[in-house]
This record gives sequence, structure tokens and C-alpha cells, in this order.
Amino acid sequence: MPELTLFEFRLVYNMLSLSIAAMLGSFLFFVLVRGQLPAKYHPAMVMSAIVVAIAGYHYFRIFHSWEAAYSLSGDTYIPSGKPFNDAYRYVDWFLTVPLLVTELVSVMALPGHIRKPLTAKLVIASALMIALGYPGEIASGTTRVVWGLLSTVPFVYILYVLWAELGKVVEKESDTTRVLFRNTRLLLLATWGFYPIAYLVPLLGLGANASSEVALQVGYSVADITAKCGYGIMIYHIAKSKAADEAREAVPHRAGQYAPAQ
Ligand SMILES: *C/C=C(C)/C=C/C=C(C)/C=C/C1=C(C)CCCC1(C)C
Repeated sequence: MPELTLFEFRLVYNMLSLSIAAMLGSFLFFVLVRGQLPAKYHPAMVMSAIVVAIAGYHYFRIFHSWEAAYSLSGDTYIPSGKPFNDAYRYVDWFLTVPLLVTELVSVMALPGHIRKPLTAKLVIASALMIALGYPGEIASGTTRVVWGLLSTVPFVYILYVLWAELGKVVEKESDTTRVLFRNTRLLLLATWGFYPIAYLVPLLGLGANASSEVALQVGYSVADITAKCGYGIMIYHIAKSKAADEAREAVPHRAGQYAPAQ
């Protein structure tokens, strides 16, 4: 661990603290708004809530590990000798990433014979992506490159399934829903792209100094808040838009059948 200035240490400290707050706040949001949606959208909201609960817990652990890894000496934070445990991140991803892809399929409320194979492919690929990334994360040099490339294969496959396969089945949705769906998918691509880039940092020989350690921790916090809280809010908007589409479709039908003659 590199020595840090007061500003550098506190920046990471505050970003980790902000992440805990964002996860807790989002948890409440997803639980509270769930009741406003038709029952078929509840599983997606429950998954969003579980994701931020898992991440909030892990951020709590990372926060305490960061605090313990440093001690203040004069106006510099020096390593205390206790290791900073970043492995919490991989445990977190292993649980949350499969849930995040499942959320997006779930909120589209597709018939079971379409939903189940799509979910299975995405869950298996995302668990594989994280499991293959971990041996590389704790290694350097060629070993890191090889595991990183292996992990990229399921990553590309996930993007293929989201664009080619899921993209096709949402074509019949209303314009508003389709735009929301596409934006959510783009948000996923933009935020998930950060993690493999962060993985490359030590390979480029940039890992050992204070500014890259700080940039990495701040980057992870921003990426996680966007990929879990922001993404969950987008999922909520898709559910709301689909519920509104369904209500509109139901109205003329009901009016024709039951409207009392006046
Ligand atoms: C909330 C946490 C999220 C969305 C984490 C996502 C993580 C990834 C997309 C990680 C991908 C990786 C590769 C594609 C190759 C190198 C190894 C990984 C695991 C960093």
C-alpha cells in the first residue's frame, strides 16, 4: 500500500462512505416503490433491492478495511501493516452481477419459454466472467493476461445476448419502453466497461503509486453506484413504462365491454 496525503486518504474514505449511503438509500427506494407496480414487475424490484443490500454490506466491510489499513503519522497516512482487503469486491460481483443481468430480463416480463433460457445463459456467463477474472486479479504478468482474456470471452457473450437476442424480443414494445431499455443496456455497457479497464492498470505498471490506488478506489465506487443504484432506477422506469403501456391497451377494451350506456 502506498503512503497517502490527508486529501487522498479522505477522498477514498468519503467515496466508500458515500457508496454505503447510496446502497442503503437505493435499497429503501426499491422496497418502497415496488408496491406501485403490477405484481409481475415485483421480482425485478426485489432483485434490485438484494443487489444493493449485498453491495452495501460489502462496502461496509471495505470501508472498515480501508480505515484499518492506514494510520496517521504527522500529516501523512502510512500503511498500518494490516492488509487492505479488496477481495470483498470479487465476492460482491460474483453475487450481484448474475442478479443484475437477471433483473433486465425479468423486467421485460417475457413468457417463460423465452425468459428462462435467456436468464440461464446470462447468469452462467456472468458467474464465469467473475470466476475466471479472480485468479488473474491476484496474479501479475502473463498469468494476469491469460485469465483476463478468458474472462473477456463470457463478457463479450453477455453483450451478444443482450444486443442480439434480448434486443430482438423487445422490438414489439412501445417506443418509450424501447428507448428506456436501450438506454439501460448502454448504461450497463458504459459502467461494466470500467472493471476490465481497472484490471489492466497493474499490467501497465501504474498500480503501485498513490494516485492510481486512489483513482482505482474512487472509480470502483462511481462504477458500482451507477451500475447498481442507477441501473436499478432505470429498471424501475422500464417497469413503470410497461405498466402504463398495458393500462393504455386495456382501456378501450374495457370501455367497449363494460362502459355503462349514458
Ligand atoms: C456491481 C458490479 C459490477 C457490475 C461488476 C462488473 C464486473 C465486470 C464486468 C468485470 C469484468 C472483468 C473482465 C471482463 C476481464 C477482467 C476481469 C474482470 C472480472 C474485471
